[in-house]
Amino acid sequence: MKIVSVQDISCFGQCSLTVALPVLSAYGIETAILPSGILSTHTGGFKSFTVHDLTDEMPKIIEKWIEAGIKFDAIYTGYIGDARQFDMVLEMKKTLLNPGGKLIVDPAMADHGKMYAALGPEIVDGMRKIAAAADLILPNLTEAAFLLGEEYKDSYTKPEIEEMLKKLAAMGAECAILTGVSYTPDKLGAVAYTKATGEFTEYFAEYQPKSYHGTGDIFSSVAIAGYMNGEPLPKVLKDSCEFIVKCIKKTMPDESHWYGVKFEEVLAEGR
Ligand code: PXL
Repeated sequence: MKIVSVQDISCFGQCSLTVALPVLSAYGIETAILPSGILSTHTGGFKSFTVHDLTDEMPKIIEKWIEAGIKFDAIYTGYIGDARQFDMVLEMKKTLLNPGGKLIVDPAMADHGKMYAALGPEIVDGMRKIAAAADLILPNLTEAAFLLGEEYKDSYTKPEIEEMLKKLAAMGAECAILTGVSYTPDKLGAVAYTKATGEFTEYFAEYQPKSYHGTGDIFSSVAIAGYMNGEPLPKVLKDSCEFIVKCIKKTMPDESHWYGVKFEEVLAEGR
């Protein structure tokens, strides 16, 4: 099993490629990376940050992979900071996937009702384009609202969530997994919709009073590992939600660790 992940390297901050690579590896998946840019840190909460865009380098790397006959079982995209990269992802789907290979899109661009600091509306348009070509998408509630061109709300009812999932899947993907869903104050989790069967799958874990950057990326990495390893959806959702709960519990006692979660300790304990 080989996956290539397209997202940024935030050199410090425990998100995007610095979590996708170790998590997928720990689940036994060979993981290649196509960095979309290099940042000093993630863009959520540090006073300032540097960005070195890699848009010009990406087609050169892709071309060498094509020359070498390298193929993948899945392309997993996350944070993308430059809109020119979306067409490259669509091209990669044609040139770099094995037969039956999957395009998996985590439209990592927003949270808590807001776009991430460095991203503009052209990123929403681009995420819509690759989400339409994807087999599986994993938005959080804010990203889902933005993909659908809807206003983000602080709370959603079960019928609203299910309607949202149907609309997300209607954009193109066979399966949509919506994260950050909560129907009662003590539970937070994820709900999936499978288009072929019309089935909803949900899992809710114990609500944690703190939220951290990078947990969406870790959730997606664990879920994608399970999905690609052929696990049934109820197990995929349970494993990824419970993984995040463990990460948050490890991190909360350390007030100085505000920028991400201590996922390494959870991996080291054998998940
Ligand atoms: O975790 C998502 C993410 C990825 N990459 C960068 C980010 C963020 C969230 O803020 O800033 C650069």
